[in-house]
Amino acid sequence: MDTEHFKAGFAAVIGRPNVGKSTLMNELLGQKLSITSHKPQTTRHRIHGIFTAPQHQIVYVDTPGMHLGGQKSINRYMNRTAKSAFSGVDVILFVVEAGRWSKEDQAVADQLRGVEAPVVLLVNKVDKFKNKTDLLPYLQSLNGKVDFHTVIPVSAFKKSGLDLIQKEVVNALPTQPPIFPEDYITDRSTKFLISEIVREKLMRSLGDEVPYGATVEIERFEQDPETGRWEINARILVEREGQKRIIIGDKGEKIKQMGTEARKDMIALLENRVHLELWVKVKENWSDDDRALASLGYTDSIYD
Ligand SMILES: Nc1nc2c(ncn2[C@@H]2O[C@H](COP(=O)(O)OP(=O)(O)OP(=O)(O)O)[C@@H](O)[C@H]2O)c(=O)[nH]1
Ligand SMILES: [Mg+2]
Repeated sequence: MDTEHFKAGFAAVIGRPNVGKSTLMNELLGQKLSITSHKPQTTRHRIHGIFTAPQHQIVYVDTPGMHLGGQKSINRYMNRTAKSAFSGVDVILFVVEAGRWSKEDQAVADQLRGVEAPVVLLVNKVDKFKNKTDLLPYLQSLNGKVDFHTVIPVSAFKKSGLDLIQKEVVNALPTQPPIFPEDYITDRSTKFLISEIVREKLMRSLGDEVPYGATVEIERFEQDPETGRWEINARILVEREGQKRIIIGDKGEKIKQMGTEARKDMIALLENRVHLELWVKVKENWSDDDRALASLGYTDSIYD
């Protein structure tokens, strides 16, 4: 490692829900760390994705999508979490979706005014435009809207523009030794990643009503010292009896399918055999109860 010229620092990934922040971070890391889905408000917690190269260490900070409306405790928690990533970072990656500019994008842009770190605007999902020249009027229109340092059209799906992002980020990093040990990939615990895998399957496989009222608690996370097999019990908390029925599905089909998919991802993460049990429990109003939120890990401190 080149200790004298080593660069290290933080790059916050921010933007409204569903623009592809988590997908982009995973692609930049070359590893799936943050959960993704086609539904807005998938990411609920800040998560660091750490990329260490011989000359630099980039700590990407994935954040919940900043949104308007939704006045519950959990909405406030998510917006606060995203906003907290504006400070103490070396560069801000503001992600928007090619061809779209909503009130929520504008609200993020407004909040960014006056921040210290340089803002790199990432126009994601350019794969949706077959003809790149069709994108020009949109790119031009962004000039008046955001005070940015550079704009980079990218596609997480096509892995295009990733090198440019990396270059811009590294340029913005201070010369200093690595912040995290070289082999670290995240600041989050494996148990947290496990609970997120279950939540991803919920977000991906259910209709619109349930996911926002559901969260996941890991009750058991132990490895059998002899066989190496992981014993995992996860409890899905919902707010209403009807939601529980939907998650379980006809003859338990739905929850079984989610368990199969979650288990596959857990095996990839833990590189060992996994025995997974999923439960569903009704806990009314958890998403609008500050104390319940805190006890479920929705706290501003991540080391819980
Ligand atoms: N066409 C296209 N779709 C993309 C691209 N990147 C992400 N998506 C899709 O956009 C949707 C949202 O992706 P996420 O990565 O979960 O978005 P996010 O910004 O993290 O969303 P929140 O966590 O809810 O704030 C998913 O369906 C992705 O598959 C891309 O480059 N092109
Ligand atoms: Mg996300």
